[in-house]
Amino acid sequence: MESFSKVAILRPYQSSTFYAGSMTTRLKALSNWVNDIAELTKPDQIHWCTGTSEEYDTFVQEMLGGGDLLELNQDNYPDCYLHRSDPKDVARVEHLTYVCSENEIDSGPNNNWMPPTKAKEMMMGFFSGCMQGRTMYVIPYCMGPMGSSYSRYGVEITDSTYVAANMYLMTRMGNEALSNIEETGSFIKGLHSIGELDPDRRYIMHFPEELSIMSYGSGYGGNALLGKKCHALRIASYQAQTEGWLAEHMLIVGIENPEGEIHYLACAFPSQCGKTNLAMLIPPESHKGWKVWTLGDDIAWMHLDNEGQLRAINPEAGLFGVVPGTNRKTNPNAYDAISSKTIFTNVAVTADNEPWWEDKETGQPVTDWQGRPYTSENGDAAHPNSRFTVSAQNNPGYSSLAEAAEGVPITALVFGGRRRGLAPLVYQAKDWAHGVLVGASVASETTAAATGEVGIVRRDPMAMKPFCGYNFADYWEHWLSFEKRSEKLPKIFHVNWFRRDKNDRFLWPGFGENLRVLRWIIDRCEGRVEADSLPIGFLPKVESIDVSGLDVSPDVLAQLLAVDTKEWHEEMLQIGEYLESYGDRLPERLKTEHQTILEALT
Ligand code: SAT
Ligand code: MN
Repeated sequence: MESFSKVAILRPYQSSTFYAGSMTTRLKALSNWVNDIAELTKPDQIHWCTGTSEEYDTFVQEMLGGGDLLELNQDNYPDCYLHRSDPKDVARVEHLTYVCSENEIDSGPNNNWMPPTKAKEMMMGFFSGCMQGRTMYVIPYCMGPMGSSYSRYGVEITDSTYVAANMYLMTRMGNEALSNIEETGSFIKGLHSIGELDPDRRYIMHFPEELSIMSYGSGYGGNALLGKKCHALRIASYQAQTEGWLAEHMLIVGIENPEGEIHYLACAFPSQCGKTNLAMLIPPESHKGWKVWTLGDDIAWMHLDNEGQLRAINPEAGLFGVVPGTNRKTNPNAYDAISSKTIFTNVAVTADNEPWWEDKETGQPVTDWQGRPYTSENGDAAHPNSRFTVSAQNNPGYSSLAEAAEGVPITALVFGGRRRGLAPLVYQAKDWAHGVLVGASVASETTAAATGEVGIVRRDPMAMKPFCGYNFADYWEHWLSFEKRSEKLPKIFHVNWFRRDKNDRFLWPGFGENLRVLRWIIDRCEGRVEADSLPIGFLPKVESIDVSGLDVSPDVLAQLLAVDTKEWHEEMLQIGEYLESYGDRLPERLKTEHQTILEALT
């Protein structure tokens, strides 16, 4: 087989005839697609990303030259840079995000829908000539450990150097991914342009049946780094349904006890409920000998192995985390990880040219996230959804198994939400089908990670509301189908770190202390601890949660674990109404589960 050079190729784009004569891939489907897109978007030049660190350095230099990146204090923050986005482009745009299945019903009431032909026509109009004067980057990438049978490939075409640099940190991109794509011939097509960054010409379109994505008009993470939410969740969830696995909005964490026993948990919380903090948890002083290993902080792909064990990989290779609130106490590993080789987006800057954000607990901002002089009347210095992008390798707690092709065995699945009332600190679903209902019933108060109002309780099943690439009713059916496929499925739990007292104060200290709750979860899975059986699930006995050394009285713990039957009855009625909105497609099994619990609460 003829081999082609895979070095970065920068050359003037002239015409498709010129381009076709000098392809950089032997895979026809890929070269044809790249050609067609170049024809359409008319870039000045095309750059095939190789994924080397030298290449990353050239991206950085180019952005520094063009003002897209600002150098931060290199003595204290080596290789750290600041990107300021357009002030109107700082979060995901769920109202402009569509799942364009052939049939509307397949995308479900949980998604915006447009007929694929109409969506493509509109997008082609936007993309037409949009890369003139720009470089078109072709980014072959692998989601998951390179070469793992659980991994999947994609190619993103973008005109944003910021996106190319972020993809380098967030995915396994470049030559090796390209070789594997050429080998297997299969990849997800992601086309992206920042366009004019005009909110009126901004759409994030998914075509699950064609395994393709088109995103226009935004440079923000979840809208633009197509490997992340677009591929690894929306398209992958659809793919997973057809192939019998799960693509979930879950962190993956390993908990090691002093005896060296490690359990892996996968946990789904809506954005900004502390997923990154939990994934990077540091055991509190009181827990000598315990260790916590991070495998992933956002996305888990899970497959049943031949023995019926659910195994998880993290498709990502980096962290794209919320910066504000990160400090030595709340998340020391993240704080450490982002002190070098990090791209900050929309943070403030100190007089010493160091990055600054709310609750950093050191330094003072002089310039806000928009580059304006900062005074305390200005409100937030760093944007509440300001982000860090950093390689997962920078995290001192990164698990060596995060690179393992076979992934890690999952002991428990944990759902959670941000609820000031109602939901106890922790409870366990009675069985798998009940667990699916618990997941489907997740609700949370909204935060700044998506544009829109903050603080409203909304249903966010499995924390997948913005990310499920098909009809939720079919998705629940898919989840339920696992019941028959294995006898060794993980146990399912629900947690709420955010319950408050009547003075609106948090009842639970959270952060590292959450380990105490994870211990109860693991003990339940190992059959080491008794629980109380209530209609909503198994609740810990007050004495089973270790609060030694904590300022949590038995009375407070009782409040944390309290289940108000009347409130729960009301909640179950609302959940019922929500589920009914999925109409005929709603699985009977889920209806029965719901009915059983509702009756038990009456
Ligand atoms: O969607 S992003 O990846 O940009 C961040 C998030 O909301 O989880
Ligand atoms: Mn997320």
